[in-house]
Amino acid sequence: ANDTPASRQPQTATYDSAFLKACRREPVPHTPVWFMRQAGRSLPEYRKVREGIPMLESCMRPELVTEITLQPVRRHDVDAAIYFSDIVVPLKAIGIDLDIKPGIGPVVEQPVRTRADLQRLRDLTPEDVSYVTEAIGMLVDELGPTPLIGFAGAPFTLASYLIEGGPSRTYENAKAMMYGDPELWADLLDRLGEITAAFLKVQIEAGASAVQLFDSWAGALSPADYRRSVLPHSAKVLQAVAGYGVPRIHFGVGTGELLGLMGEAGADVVGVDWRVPLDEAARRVGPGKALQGNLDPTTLFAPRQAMEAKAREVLDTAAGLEGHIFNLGHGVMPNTDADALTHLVEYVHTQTAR
Ligand code: 1CP
Repeated sequence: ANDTPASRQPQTATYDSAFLKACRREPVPHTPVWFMRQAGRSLPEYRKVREGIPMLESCMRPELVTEITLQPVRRHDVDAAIYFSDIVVPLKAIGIDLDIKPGIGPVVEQPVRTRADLQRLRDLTPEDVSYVTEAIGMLVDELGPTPLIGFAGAPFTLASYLIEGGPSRTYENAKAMMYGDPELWADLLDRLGEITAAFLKVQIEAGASAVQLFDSWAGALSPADYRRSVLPHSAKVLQAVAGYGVPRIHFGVGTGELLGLMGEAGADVVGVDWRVPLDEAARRVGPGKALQGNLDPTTLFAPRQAMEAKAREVLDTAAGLEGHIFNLGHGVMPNTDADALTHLVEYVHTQTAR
């Protein structure tokens, strides 16, 4: 294994990027910008190369992954690329029978509900995802000074898909297990945490400069439930990759009441959705962490001036922070006008040029 990843070495190409500087809370030439789901349906060039290729299959083709990952970097001049994949890819890679259905999302053929079902979650080895290593190798060469962000789903969010069998708004089956069989729940999240940590390690060792742990649906939990039943498992994942020295970003939606706990879980950067202003988020997260966020993704549908005013608000609430990475509060919505995204990057760069 390569124990000297790119981002840890001051002499390497990405080290002095605005994005990694902001993650390390160092002074930056401008506020760095990238967008969750920046690759995807908002780009005509994406729709073109994806034509006729199912989502999961496209995640397993290194050349296609490389092209799709680079598209938003070329078009928008964002400060970081995010590896094109999905949070369920490592589960597919260990043999879970699931698919990503257009217009729905991940659907699991046989939901995980019993102790016997745990047996289906075997260890993830680098060989299971050799296409990831291959694609990241190509991407790092192509990206040069632009950092590549790797990512994975956090144990709770992955568990929610496995237990529910697909997207859910209520998480009733997942919560039923969490309350009703805390031992099975803990064993399941432990297992998922090991798979997630292994998947992040593959990406870092292949050359990713940072990683983001997506606990997208953690906002469905009360602080007490999050602290008791979820935080320890996410903390273990973050700890497992701490030794590489690459920044670790921790993100969820609707997590206003959890921000302090998400900071406690140990990431270097906490992602914030649009519901909590960044200055207030900083108070909740506490010192020593950079923040990422948090423009409401729907503002991209508003006229330019209105969008700029909302972006300005985000920059103003972030003005006193040490370490701000501009992003949306959640992913780019599929019908977003690509030109609005390009314009937003340029706006943030010019407004914050130092
Ligand atoms: O380039 C990039 O920005 C990477 C793209 C990316 C990411 C970061 C995809 C591609 N998926 C993800 C992660 C992901 N997948 C998350 C965490 C991020 C978030 O909160 O948005 C989640 C929750 C998923 C699960 C998922 N996959 C959903 C959500 C379903 C639900 O519960 O509401 C959906 C719709 C997918 C499918 C998917 N993933 C990615 C794309 C481009 C698509 C659309 C499918 C397609 O194009 O055919």
